[in-house]
Amino acid sequence: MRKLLLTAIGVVCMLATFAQAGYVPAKENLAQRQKFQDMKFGMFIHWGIYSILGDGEWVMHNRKIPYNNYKRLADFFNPQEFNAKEWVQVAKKAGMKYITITSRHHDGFSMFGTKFSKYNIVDATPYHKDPLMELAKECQKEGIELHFYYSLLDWGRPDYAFGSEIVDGKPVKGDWDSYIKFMKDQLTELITKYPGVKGIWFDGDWERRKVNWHYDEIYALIHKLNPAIMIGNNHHLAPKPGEDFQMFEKDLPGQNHTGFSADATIGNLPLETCETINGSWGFDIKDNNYKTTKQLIRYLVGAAGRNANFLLNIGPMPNGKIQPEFTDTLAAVGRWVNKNGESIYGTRGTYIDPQPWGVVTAKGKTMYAHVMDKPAEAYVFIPGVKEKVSKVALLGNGSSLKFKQQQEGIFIYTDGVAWDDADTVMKLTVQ
Ligand code: FHN
Repeated sequence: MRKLLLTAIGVVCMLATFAQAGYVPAKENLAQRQKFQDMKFGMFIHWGIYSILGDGEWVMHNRKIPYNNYKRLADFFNPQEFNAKEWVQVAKKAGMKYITITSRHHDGFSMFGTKFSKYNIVDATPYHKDPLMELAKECQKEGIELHFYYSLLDWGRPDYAFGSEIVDGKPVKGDWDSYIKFMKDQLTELITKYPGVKGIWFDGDWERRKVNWHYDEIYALIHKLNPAIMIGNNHHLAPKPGEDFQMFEKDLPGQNHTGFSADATIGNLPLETCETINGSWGFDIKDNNYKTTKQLIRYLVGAAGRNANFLLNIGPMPNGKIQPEFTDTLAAVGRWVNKNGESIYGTRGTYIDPQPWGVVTAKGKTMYAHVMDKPAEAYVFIPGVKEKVSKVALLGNGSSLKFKQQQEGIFIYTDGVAWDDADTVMKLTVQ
């Protein structure tokens, strides 16, 4: 009996690990991966009927609101102030190149018009419009890429049977086949109806480690519908076959401040790290824990130096507006990115490991030393630079810096450097 049970568990684990076994990314997908890595900076948006309560996207679960009571929020969700143009402009002004928005979060409410559940923004709210369609069209018009967050976890659907025991890869009280079919149907809508979608961001796997998520079928379906689509899954583990990028939550790759990333072995896919602009994903009316412009610039730079994109989250208000505390900071980040963008966009961060003073990004024959912590010595030392450097200059004002290159690396002298409080960028040109 025990042997049988172990075999059954083994099969489920294998199914989960193999995901889309034998997956070979199409050339469109490989091109998309390059583009994704070039974009570097994206806007994450958590927005749903939970925003009404101003207590984050976990409010139903945290406050133990019964599902049928929570569902009433849909009756009041009427974001008359939502304006896709404004949102896209906020992202653009911040220097962001893509947007990843929650199409359906753990509460199970679909923020898009779907045929497969009445519990959606078009059918169940007085708004009766599809903001994700408006956003998709606006993004396409403005050259901003669109990705959809999609929750695997669902707190309300009976077929998901939240809280049920898992036996043989399925919840005992649910209808797992029906739930998997539902997800496939919705994903098909998201990919085929909305113009320009280039990514699917899964979340919630961690809630059911032992279930068979049918990633083999789901990933294959997505890639069949559009081979260029980048699949990422926030399972906090090493990437599985069929995934096209790997994400980290509230940690730069290689860090584990949150506890989420303990098992997140870094694979060889494009990387992305997400973080909140204050302390919350969904709108939280009490949260004044705003990160400063300097902190966010350093997050972006730290991510780029570790070869990762930065996906910075905002939780818009229930009326559809983005609060001014966010737009102000994003605009300030944008001013810095505008001046220093060449050291971020299109670069890769694998050339030199992070240093005590900061990180290095590189593009073609140019390297950028991002000095975030002023060294105690009167120089910045970059180890392991083998290529012959012909010039070092401050990116900010173009003034040349003295340097000495020897076998073990390069010393850049900092006399007279006009330090930037967030990040002083030194541009190294290789002969
Ligand atoms: O539970 C979610 C949370 O609400 C939020 O969506 C974040 C974003 O990375 N992901 C989950 C926690 O891992």
